[in-house]
Amino acid sequence: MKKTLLTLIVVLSFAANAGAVNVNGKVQVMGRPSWAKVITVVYAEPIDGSRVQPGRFSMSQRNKTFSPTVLPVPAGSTIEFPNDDRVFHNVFSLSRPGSFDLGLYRAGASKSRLFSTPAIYRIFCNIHPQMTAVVLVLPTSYFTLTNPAGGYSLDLPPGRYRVTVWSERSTPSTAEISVAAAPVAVSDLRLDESKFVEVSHKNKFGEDYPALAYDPMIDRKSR
Ligand SMILES: [Cu+2]
Repeated sequence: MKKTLLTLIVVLSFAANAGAVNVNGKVQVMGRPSWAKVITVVYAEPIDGSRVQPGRFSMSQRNKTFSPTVLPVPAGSTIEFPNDDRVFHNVFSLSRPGSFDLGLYRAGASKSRLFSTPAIYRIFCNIHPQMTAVVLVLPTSYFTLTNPAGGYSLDLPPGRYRVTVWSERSTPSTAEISVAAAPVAVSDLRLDESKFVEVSHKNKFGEDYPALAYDPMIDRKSR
C-alpha cells in the first residue's frame, strides 16, 4: 500500500513537470557593493498568456524586521503577515494600485491580504521606520531568486517568454526567449545598480516618523 502511494506521488510530480525545459543563466550585476545583501528576482512571463496559479505565502515580523524582505508571489495570491515578535507591529503600504493598512496588532496575531493585480508594493511598519520590505505581485507563476553568484534556473513549459530580472537597486532588465525541447541559456540579463540611492520613507500618514521612533527604548512601551 505504502509503495503504491509512493509510486503515485512520483508519477504525479513527474506529470506536473512533464515537458518542462530548463532555462538558466547568470545575471550580470554592476555597481553592487560587496557588503550589500540584495535579493534578486528572475521571473518568466508567458508572452502568449497562460493561467497564473496563485498560492498562499507568508511574510513575518521578527526582531523588528520583515522576513523575507523581498517576496515574489503570483497575482491572485494571499499573503499572511504574522507578528512573530514580542512587540506590536503594523503593516502598511502606500503603493498603487491597492494601498493598504492592516492596522496595529499584537505578538502572535496575524493578518492577511489578497494581492490580485501585478504591482510592486513597498511594505512598512508605522512604528518602526527601519522595517521595510517589498512584495512583487507577478503576472506569472514562474519565478525564482538568484543565488549569491547571480545564477538562476527555471523549468518552463515550451513557449515564448519575457524573462525579467528585478532588484530593489536597479531598473529591471528583460529578455525574450523561446523555449522548445533543449535547455536554454539566457545570456543578456543585466542590472546596473550603480545609481542606487537609499531614501528614507514616510509613515502611513505621509509624514516623517517621530524622532522617538528611531530610539530602541520605545519598544518597552509597546510590550
Ligand atoms: Cu514594527
